[in-house]
Amino acid sequence: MENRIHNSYLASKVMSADQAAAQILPGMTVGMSGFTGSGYPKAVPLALAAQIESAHARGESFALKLLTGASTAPELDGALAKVGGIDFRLPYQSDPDLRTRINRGEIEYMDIHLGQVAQYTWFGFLGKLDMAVVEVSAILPDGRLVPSTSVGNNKTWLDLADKVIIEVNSAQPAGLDGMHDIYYGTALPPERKPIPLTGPDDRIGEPYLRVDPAKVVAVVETHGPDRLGRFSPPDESSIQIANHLVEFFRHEIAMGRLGEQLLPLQSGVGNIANAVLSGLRDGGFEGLTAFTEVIQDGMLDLIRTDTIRRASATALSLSPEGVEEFGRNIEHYRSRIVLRPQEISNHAELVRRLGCIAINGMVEADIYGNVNSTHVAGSSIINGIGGSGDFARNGFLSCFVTPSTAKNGAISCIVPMVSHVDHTEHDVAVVVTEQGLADLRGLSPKQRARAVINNCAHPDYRPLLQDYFERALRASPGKHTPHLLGEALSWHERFVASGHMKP
Ligand code: 0RQ
Repeated sequence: MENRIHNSYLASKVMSADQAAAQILPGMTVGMSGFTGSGYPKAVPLALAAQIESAHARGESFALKLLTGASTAPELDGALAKVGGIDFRLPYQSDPDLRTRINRGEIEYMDIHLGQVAQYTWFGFLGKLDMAVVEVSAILPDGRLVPSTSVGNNKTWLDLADKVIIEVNSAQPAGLDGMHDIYYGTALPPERKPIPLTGPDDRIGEPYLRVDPAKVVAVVETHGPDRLGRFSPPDESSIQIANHLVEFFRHEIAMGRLGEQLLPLQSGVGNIANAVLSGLRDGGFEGLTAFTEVIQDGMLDLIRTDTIRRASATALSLSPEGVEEFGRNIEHYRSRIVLRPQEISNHAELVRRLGCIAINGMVEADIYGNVNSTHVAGSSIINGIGGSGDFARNGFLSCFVTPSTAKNGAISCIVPMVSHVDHTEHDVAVVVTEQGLADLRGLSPKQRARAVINNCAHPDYRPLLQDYFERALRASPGKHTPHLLGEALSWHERFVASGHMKP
């Protein structure tokens, strides 16, 4: 294992993961690193899970309030959830064990815009932060920390926690050094000043995280990769979604509303968002920029080919092949990628000022353009709103994409009324399925309904939606947003009862 700890005081704090984990006590509020499966601590959470399991076997209660950047990995969320070690969690998560326990009511989960987590903590809305557990890729002689593959909320955790545990992961590429931009100019209202970032690639801070050495109670050496899955190769439906979006962007250029280089792109998580990016490359665009939160394989590919010339994010979220490609050409990527704290990557004012084009996946949209990004049949959480709302509300254009059906056609992703609202009709400009694209800008609710039904619904469900809308219009003539209240959620009810939305 390569020595990455170049500060003698912090080197004197090196201990085993077990010894470090023993400093985390029942009931603590702990801020851990990790964002979309990258840069999470690899050893301390596993050791802690074993200690929690032993405590439970002795009949003692032991659970934490756990805060992160976004989703982590089985070694963190999964391991702690499995042993009943989490009683409260925020924000975005995607671990199957954690999700199951949240949906069983065993863990309280707060789904919150990713751009707001840091300020909520600074405001004191989440209580006192007892401990930070943060992965870094090296410690410099002056004690500053070289961040890892994600920055997330690490600056906030390190600044606010009473105590700090640092994991130094020598398997993270040494070439990450210099890729980050940590902005230390944030403040609390009314002392806030404008954030001096005017372009996605501006550097406004410093490449390293600061930590008060007196707070560091343990340093743990690790050597392990981020554990990230593979993306499904783009299927026919994602390719069609990508083609509709590319055609739409071309139309916007022709109308003079966008330039040839578009505006900074934000692309969400998931297979569809990943596939849409590949579509942009094939659409002949070049010299684009990205102001986004996560760089998945699809975006890395665009940066490799210079379709995207500069990208700002808070995390890399790459498949094993993506990690290999990143390591092979790290110098190319280092001059093109800036990783920032998520309070900056997802900052509402910056997203609005830069004019981001937001492209996010969704679970379902309703005929009026309200979007559900998070819940199945109104009740079971999938992942969380993540950063989609930071970009959807504030972006220049807010696009939501989904196949028109899910679960082999048993579910229509276009419904009379969404069963849960993450993005209201006021935050949604464009809805895209493989069937087509509905441009909702400047339309009234009834005009939107016709556009969504005609352009986005699957032909198997389109007549049912048309019938619903026409009957709603007749039942409440002249009303602004016609609905049949007793029927609006009947599609979901039917799915829950019979496994199919169709009557
Ligand atoms: O379930 O895996 O059991 O088959 O949802 O769906 O089609 O693979 O799509 O991977 O792009 O994820 C909204 C979840 C889409 C994601 C969501 C089921 C479907 C499948 C996944 P299976 P796909 P994707 C910035 C942006 C919120 C956060 C966000 C997401 C599974 O995009 O989490 O945008 N977004 N962040 O079968 C029931 C429906 C369904 C459905 C799909 N209508 N009803 N199940 N599924 N539609 C990044 C960050 O914030 C970090």
